[in-house]
Amino acid sequence: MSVVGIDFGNLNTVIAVARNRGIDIVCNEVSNRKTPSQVSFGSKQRYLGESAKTQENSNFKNTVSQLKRLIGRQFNDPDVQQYEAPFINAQLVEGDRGEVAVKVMYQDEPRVFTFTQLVAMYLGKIKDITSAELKIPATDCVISVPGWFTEKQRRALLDAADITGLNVLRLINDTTASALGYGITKTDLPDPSLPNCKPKVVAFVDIGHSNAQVSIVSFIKGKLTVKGTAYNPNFGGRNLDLALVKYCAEQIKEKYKMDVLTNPKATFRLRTQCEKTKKILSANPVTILNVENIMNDRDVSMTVKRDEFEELIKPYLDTLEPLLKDALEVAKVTIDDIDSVELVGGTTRIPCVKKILNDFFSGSDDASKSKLSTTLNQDECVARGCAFQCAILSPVFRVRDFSVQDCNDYPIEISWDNNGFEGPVPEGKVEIFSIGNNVPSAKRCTFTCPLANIPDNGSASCPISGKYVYEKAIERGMLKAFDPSIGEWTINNIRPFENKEAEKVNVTVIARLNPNGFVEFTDPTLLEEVMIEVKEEKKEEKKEEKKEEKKEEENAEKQPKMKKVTRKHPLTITSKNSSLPKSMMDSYREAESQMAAQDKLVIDTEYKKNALEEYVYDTRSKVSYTYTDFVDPSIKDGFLKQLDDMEEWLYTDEGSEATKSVYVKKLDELKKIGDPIALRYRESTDRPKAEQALKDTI
Ligand code: ATP
Ligand code: K
Ligand code: MG
Repeated sequence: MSVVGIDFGNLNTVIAVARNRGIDIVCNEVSNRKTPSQVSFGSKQRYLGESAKTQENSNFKNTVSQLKRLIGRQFNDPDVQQYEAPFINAQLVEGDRGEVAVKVMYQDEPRVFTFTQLVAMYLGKIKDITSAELKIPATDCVISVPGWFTEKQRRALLDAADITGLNVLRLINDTTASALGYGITKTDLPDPSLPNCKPKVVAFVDIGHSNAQVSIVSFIKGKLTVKGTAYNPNFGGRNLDLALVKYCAEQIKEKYKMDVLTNPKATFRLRTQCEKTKKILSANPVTILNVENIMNDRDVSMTVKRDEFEELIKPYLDTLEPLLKDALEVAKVTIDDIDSVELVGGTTRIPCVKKILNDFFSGSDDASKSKLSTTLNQDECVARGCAFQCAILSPVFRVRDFSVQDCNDYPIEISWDNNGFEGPVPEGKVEIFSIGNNVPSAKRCTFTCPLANIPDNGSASCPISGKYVYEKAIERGMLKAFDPSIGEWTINNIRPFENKEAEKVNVTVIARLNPNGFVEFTDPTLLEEVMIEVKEEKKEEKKEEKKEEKKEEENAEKQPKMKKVTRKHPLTITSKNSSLPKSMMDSYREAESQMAAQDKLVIDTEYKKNALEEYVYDTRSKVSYTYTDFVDPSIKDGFLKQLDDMEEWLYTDEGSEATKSVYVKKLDELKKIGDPIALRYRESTDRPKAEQALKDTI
């Protein structure tokens, strides 16, 4: 069984595995510790991860990035058009269910793939990389998501993982994963069994490629509690790259009299260079930005200063302080309560970002008061935290237990059919989980159904629906156009089971916010009050019951003694959420396995072709030199010609595009002649060696 943590980043994905020695980061096929989160489509095969990135420039329109941003989103969501489209080279289209999808050329035909499918393809690659490292199939894993992901986005990611055969034991919020990795390895956390234990409070600030996340976490020995969070889902490195692109495009317009922004490929080339320039400016006050052959066969070049860059990104920098304040407010702590600040994600490497964070938390610009800490590896701590969480949940792995209490980011409201039922409150709806509510958590809800609303000899059902309180979420700077609905549930078969004369029945149900952040309703129960006859019992017991039953006794003196009890009858609940229906999942699974088989066939074919090519070169030189005394002279020239012909054939259209079985057949034909020659040679060199060895032993 595998213990795997996956930080599915918008730019790069990091994989960590737990082993008995500890947590290791997994390197991919080109020995990188992170893998580009991209997929690309070719005329024969797909390219996933590193190979997709290699394709990006040459196969521009068929290479898809921003996978994490677009999974679980709708095509006509205004946010998608405004914030995501500028980063996508491929054509965005609307999928069958209204979801955002791409249209690409794959195997020389136009094909539409949803982002659930694209993420499934990509996670399949991540699974393969991990399996190659573990030497067993990777299945069980924990994947991180931004805290601001809605249930719909989370479920879409689970669907994608499921399509590719990954078993996600849990989704964990990015900053919570970092906090877990931080806490579980610390040996000096405050011990709650000692007097005056004051929890250690740490701020985690993760600014990556596409978003900024802040989380205030308190630690005691064996436990972390997320006290409060705040997010800016539209402030990440990619936004800063874009700001620089616009600036450089202006310069190019002036200096070179051409508008690169009218040309998507030129814009893409400029964006790639801007990202590099941005990184260089983190270590240097000034640099030169070059783009070769940007458009119209022209190269461009310009000087960019760090000061200028900082000025450009000021609108983003200005959002940081309110964000930090929001997190502190939700957490109900002050700056003074923060013991240390952990920086995560590539964008916190930018000096002015660091300075803003430092000044905010130290309450001054006195460097000696800095709370910024570098305990964590800012690129790998999320994946490591995921692997720890997976290890905690895995039955096969022993790890120090560490309890994680997360916190709810969006207010969640449930409503019910108030015509037939009286719910916990008369209004017909209630905010059941507020911002800052613990995750996981559970609350009991009671619904009352008057018997008058239940048809004779029939039963009633109670529909409940759940949604995010949209306005409040927006107020906190959440994504502006997410679909607020979460799910619908129906409690069925509500009817009196025994007491047909009752005026009403009560139904209870447990509303849960589960560790994945999903809303669930469990344990639906009908509570029914029934009168039961009290049998003649021993005097003492009778005495105790006397008080309760007094009233009833008065009313019915001559009748048998009765008492009121509550009986519980389990009910059933049906639910509808945003996970894909089974039929859809089956067809996605089937399509994925066909595409994966095709990719494998392409790779195998390439392998067989290489084997044939290698055999031709190797055998030809041997037949001319090493094997020359062992080749029957009557076939020598014929065989050499056959090898030459084969080489030539490999360069023809037919030979370079043949099927796997053709390459196998051709190699077999050559080996039929070549193998006996090689065998004769081996025997002749092995025999004297063996004779010598025999002599030596005598
Ligand atoms: P996300 O968390 O948004 O899904 P991610 O996890 O893939 O994205 P990271 O790997 O944390 O993102 O960060 C990548 C971003 O950090 C990129 O925009 C990259 O340009 C930026 N970055 C990396 N190093 C530096 C640096 N030295 N200076 C400035 N920016 C940097
Ligand atoms: K990452
Ligand atoms: Mg990240």
